[in-house]
Amino acid sequence: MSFENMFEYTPLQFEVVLAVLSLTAAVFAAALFYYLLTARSISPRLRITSYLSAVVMVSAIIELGALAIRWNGSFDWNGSAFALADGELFANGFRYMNWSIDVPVLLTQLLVVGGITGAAFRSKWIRFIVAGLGMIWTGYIGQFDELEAGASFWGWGAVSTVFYLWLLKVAYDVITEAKVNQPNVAGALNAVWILFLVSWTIYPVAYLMPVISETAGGVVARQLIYSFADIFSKAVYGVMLGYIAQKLSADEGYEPAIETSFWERPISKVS
Ligand code: RET
Repeated sequence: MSFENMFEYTPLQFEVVLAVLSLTAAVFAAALFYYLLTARSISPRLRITSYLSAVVMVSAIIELGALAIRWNGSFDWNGSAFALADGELFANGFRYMNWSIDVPVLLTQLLVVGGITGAAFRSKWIRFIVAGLGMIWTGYIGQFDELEAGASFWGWGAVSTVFYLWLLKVAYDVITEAKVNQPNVAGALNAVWILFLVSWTIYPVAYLMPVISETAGGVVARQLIYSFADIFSKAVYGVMLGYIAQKLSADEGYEPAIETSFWERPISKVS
């Protein structure tokens, strides 16, 4: 059982969680439009990154929407606080299932925008999928024990962390190779690495939240932490990869990319 079900919440705490869950779904809906509307300014070779971002958004909107509805339905006002409603349970398990879709897609995008091709693409892709799904599913098993925080919680958490460290190593190698192949976007690739490292590493902190603060405030903090991580690891990441893809497209001479590079000074025509 998730530790969310252990507490009673003040109206403020209840509202903040609901607001943050729906805000996150709304951010994803807005980002979905952005990716689809800007896709045509990216060359056909790289455009799949916009469509993959859109796929992540659709799955995350459904997940966050379902989670917001579930939060709303799980607790009832009992006259003094929001308490667990009869026969209801809140669970974060939805999130893990959603990651099973989003994590492989986000990692595939990194290979595309990193310019990794051929046999290297295949071998890195397989590593990413095995490490990513291994990390999520072992973590999923561990989180069922978060109330006890016993051997299963720590053991599976540790196994998951090993998969995560492997995943980080592959991601670092991909970005290093991408910078060598595409030096004109090296700065932006560095920024993607920092964003990746910080936003992904927030998830294990959320996993540990029942141990860090076993209180109603801890529950609210965990949902805030998840939402922050979600917005940066999915939506902001997608915007950054789109930016890199457009810059690469412009450098390749793709006209729609050059025409829409509003952040570059226009080349003045010499008469
Ligand atoms: C778990 C279990 C505890 C140990 C570790 C974890 C890592 C989770 C990560 C999740 C990333 C999710 C993303 C989702 C985007 O949709 C599973 C919490 C290390 C890194 C990026």
